[in-house]
Amino acid sequence: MAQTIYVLNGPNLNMLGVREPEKYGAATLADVERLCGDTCKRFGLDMVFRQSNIEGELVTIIQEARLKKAAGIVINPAAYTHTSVAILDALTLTELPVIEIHITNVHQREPFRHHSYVSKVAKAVMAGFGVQGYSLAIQGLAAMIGAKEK
Ligand code: CA2
Repeated sequence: MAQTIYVLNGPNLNMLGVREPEKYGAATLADVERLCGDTCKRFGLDMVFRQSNIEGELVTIIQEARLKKAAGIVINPAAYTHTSVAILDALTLTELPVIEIHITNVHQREPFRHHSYVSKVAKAVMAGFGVQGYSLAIQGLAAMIGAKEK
C-alpha cells in the first residue's frame, strides 16, 4: 500500500499569487498543490494537501495525520512558525518525520522571523527556494521514509 504524506499550510498562504508576488512569487496555492502532487507521484506517495488560517484547525489536521498513519509531514506553518507552541506540541506528539518549509529565506527578514518553534521538532528545514522548496522538501522526506523514485 502506498505511503501517505501530509503537506500542510498555515495562515494567509491561500493568498499566494494574489498578493505580494515580489516576495512570495506568482504561483497560487493551487499551483503549489499541483507541484506537490506531481512530486509525490514520482515517489509513489499519496498526498493530503491542506491549508488553514486557524491554529486549532492545523492542530486537528496534524493529529489526523497520526491517526491516519501518515508517513510524514511537510509543513509551512507561516506566521505560526514563530508563535505556536500548540503546533510544536501537536507535531511532536505525532512522532512522525516533519520537514519545515518556508518560501522565503526567513533569516534575511525581520528578527521575529528568525526563531521557529517548529524547528525544535523538524528533521530538516527548507527556506528561500520559493515554492520549489515544497518539491525539494517532499524529495527529502521521501528519502527519509525510504520512498524510491519510480
Ligand atoms: O516564507 C514563508 O514561507 C513564510 O512561512 C510565509 C509566512 C511568514 O509569516 C513566515 O515568516 C515565512 C507568511 C505567509 C503569508 O503568505 C502570503 C502570501 C501571499 C501574499 C501575502 C502573504
